[in-house]
Amino acid sequence: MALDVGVIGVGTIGQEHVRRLDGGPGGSRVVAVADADTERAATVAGQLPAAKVLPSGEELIASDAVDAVVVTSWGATHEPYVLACIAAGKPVFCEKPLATTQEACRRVVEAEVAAGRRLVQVGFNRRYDPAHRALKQAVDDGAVGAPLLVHCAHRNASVPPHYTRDMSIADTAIHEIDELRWLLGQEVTAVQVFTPRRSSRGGELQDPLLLLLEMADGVLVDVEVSVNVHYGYEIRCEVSGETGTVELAEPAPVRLRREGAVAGLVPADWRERFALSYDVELREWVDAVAAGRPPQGPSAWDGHVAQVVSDAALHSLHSGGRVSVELPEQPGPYR
Ligand code: ISE
Repeated sequence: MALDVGVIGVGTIGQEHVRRLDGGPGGSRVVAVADADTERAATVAGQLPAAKVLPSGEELIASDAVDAVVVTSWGATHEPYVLACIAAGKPVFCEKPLATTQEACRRVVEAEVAAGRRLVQVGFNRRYDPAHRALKQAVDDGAVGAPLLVHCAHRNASVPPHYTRDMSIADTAIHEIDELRWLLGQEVTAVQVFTPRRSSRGGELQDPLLLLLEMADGVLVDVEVSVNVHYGYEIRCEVSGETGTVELAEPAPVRLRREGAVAGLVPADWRERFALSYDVELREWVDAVAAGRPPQGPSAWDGHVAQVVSDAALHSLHSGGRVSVELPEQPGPYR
């Protein structure tokens, strides 16, 4: 069955998703777009065979032409749009973060529980990356024995001028926060953020940051967040276990040897590094929703927990020290 999708917010990530959803292999098409920048909405819709521009996200959600909604607008607008989708009984794929405060995430969880069925999926795309899936498979298969330590690095070539110190956690490290819960099957119990010597390439920005996460079973995780490395986009993760180590391999498809040196291409940005993950993520979402099944990907609860951990990390960044993570009880439908 075809799925008619409406997309709210058609900036960079919105356009990436539109490209995959319109005429995608799962039989989806984009029938409506809305964006605070109406000119941008018109440009995007003009490139699609069946899309109309609607004046607001609310009207898009209410439109009978729209079966399911993708929310890729600015983070602070996610909560009202996702709540409106739940009220309208429409499946919604919301980019991370689910909402910008844990209270807002909680309201989304409560609305979904009250609706009595899963309608929300959150865009934690790493769970769909083939390399991350292979890493999880190795850990789950016991290839390195019990995990003891995990070392991660999240490096961006550069960030836009509006990027702030808090975004290093709430917008960037939030990917590792979700990834580690998923990879290790454990919750984060405490977090501490360290501020090393500042890179001169980041201007006034506190860059890099180092996060130390404590998992419920005692595994310790360090995460480097560096957002001005200039050489490209790099995601690293190594699990050190009782009997061995397993790590993400280099994403470069070839390795070049010449003039006494070995080289492999580093992806330029997240679009290049995670292209396959977005393909799989949206394909699986469309397949489930078009068949009338609940989405199987990261849930509103996952979005909520990631936000609680992110808030604890922000607290550590602002006030220093180790901050315990207190999670509310997980509602039955998400267990
Ligand atoms: C961006 O929003 C992402 O999701 C990227 O994966 C991340 O690397 C980047 O730092 C964020 O700003």
